[in-house]
Amino acid sequence: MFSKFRSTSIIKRKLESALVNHEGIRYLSSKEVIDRENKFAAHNYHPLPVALAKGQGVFVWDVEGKRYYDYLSGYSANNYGHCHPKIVETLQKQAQVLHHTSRAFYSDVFGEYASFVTKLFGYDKVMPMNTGVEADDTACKISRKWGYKVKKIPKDQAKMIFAVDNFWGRSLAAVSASTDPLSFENYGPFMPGFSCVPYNDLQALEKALQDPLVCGFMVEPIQGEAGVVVPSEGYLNGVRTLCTKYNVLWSADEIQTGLGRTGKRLAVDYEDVKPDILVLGKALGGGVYPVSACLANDPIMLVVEPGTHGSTFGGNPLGSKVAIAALEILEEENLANNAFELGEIFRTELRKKLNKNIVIEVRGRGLLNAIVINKNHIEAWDICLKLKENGLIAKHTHDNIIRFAPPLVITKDQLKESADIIVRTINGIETN
Ligand code: IF1
Repeated sequence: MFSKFRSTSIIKRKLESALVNHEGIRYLSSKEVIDRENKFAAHNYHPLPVALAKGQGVFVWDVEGKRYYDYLSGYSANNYGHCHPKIVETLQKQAQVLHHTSRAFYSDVFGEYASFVTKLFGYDKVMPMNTGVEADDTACKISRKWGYKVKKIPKDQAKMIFAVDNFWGRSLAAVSASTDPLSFENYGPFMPGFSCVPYNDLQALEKALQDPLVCGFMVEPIQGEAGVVVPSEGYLNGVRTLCTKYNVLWSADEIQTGLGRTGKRLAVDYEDVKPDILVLGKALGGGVYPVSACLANDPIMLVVEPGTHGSTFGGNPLGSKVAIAALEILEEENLANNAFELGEIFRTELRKKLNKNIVIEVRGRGLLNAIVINKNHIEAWDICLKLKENGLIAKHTHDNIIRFAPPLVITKDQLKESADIIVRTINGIETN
């Protein structure tokens, strides 16, 4: 009897010591981290059961010290990987000089950023916001105001068109545009003047744009949350042509697809077209700070007069400095090209090696990819659990699609090793 208790207490002490760091501070176990978050945080997510404590480059570690490839990149906010030295150094430095002023005053850094980002993307002006949904909402507001002041649409009758299966955030305006009940159910009444046309359907779009009350069309060049849906070649060109023809502002939501993610600086660059309003977010803040933006030329941007739009933190010096660093890294490290080349390798490997009874499609551009799972065999969630066991964390979107979006700084060797983990995990699933 005594020996049984003795061994139990030894195991307990060993476990205790394993969870105490060099300063004698006791780490929580994954279970304790998960239980605490479930107790004190809103249940608006169903996270993968992994408790992260550290990140570096393409890797993250859980509280027990297990390493994982990060194949979500913080929903594509971490395009530059975890703790990129230039981002961290910029954040630390500016935080000790001037971090927030509001735009009630001018600041040396915001102007530097505004000049940098407008020149890089070729627009006259930038409207700085913080989160993606704020920037997309701003694009809708600018489109409506332009509609009234320039297109002379009668007061309060302007219409915005979106694509079916769009996703641009969680605000009441954003969910008013959504066609996904999970996003909009029980949040009505909804924003008037919002409607949708099928994605990748130029005929349907032209029909909608013929309505003279339409002021704007906002669309993702590749639909992210919908499951990495890549439109046909020529779709973006068609959008550009039709919006010009019917005098409608085209807003491209590049919050997820922009900044190198799809293998080009912007996803619209695949067809060399230029939206009237370019919307950026996520990785614009380097994964360390919420920075988003709308870019447009003066005839559009200047419809917004002083005091008619704004944001407390929009354009703050800290976010601006980090955004400059993020854009410099994108260019200096040639990350769009890295994403293009490694994306080709990734999709080729998976299409060649994955069990086609389980994975019915591999799709994407650059390092924004997804696999479509045959639900008769297994749920995407269960594959994500198995991937986690094998050292790679990813997240499903809908119950049969897994998005794979590693940081753009991933090397070819790391990509091949992580592709092997994906192939080994999925091909190891019984399909009797
Ligand atoms: C969640 C994923 C979803 C976006 C596009 C605007 C926003 C997003 C194209 C809003 C945000 C995030 C939100 C997050 C999950 C994630 C996401 F595709 F990136 F994985 F939902 F589709 N336009 N996407 O993708 O930006 O206000 O969040 O900064 O809400 O669950 P935000």
